[in-house]
Amino acid sequence: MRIRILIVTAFVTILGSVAAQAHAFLDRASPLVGSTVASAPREVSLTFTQNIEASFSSLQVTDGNGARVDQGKAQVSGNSMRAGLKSLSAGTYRVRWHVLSVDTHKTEGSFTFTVGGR
Ligand SMILES: [Cu+2]
Repeated sequence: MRIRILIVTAFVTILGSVAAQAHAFLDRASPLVGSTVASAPREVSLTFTQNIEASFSSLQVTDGNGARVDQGKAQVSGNSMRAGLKSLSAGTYRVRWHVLSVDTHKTEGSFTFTVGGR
């Protein structure tokens, strides 16, 4: 009887961890996805639904002309990734990211944010 309980418990645990392993999707971002911010952000910070692999995860930020405005290699920590930004003037910027999550699945996406003029 005790063995049967152990087996059932192990099975439920395995099912539970499989269900929890969705891919790493963007959970939240700073600046917020699609937002207009009054002052130029100093960095972009992305948080994912799962931990990501630093070696195979990156982000790029480009201005309206397609020029890079991020300061290069993104820093990854756990489930988040950040990159510093050059000083941004008013305009719309696109953030493109691709990540490899710890479950070995690749995901990618992009969004824009706008720095408002004053
Ligand atoms: Cu996955």
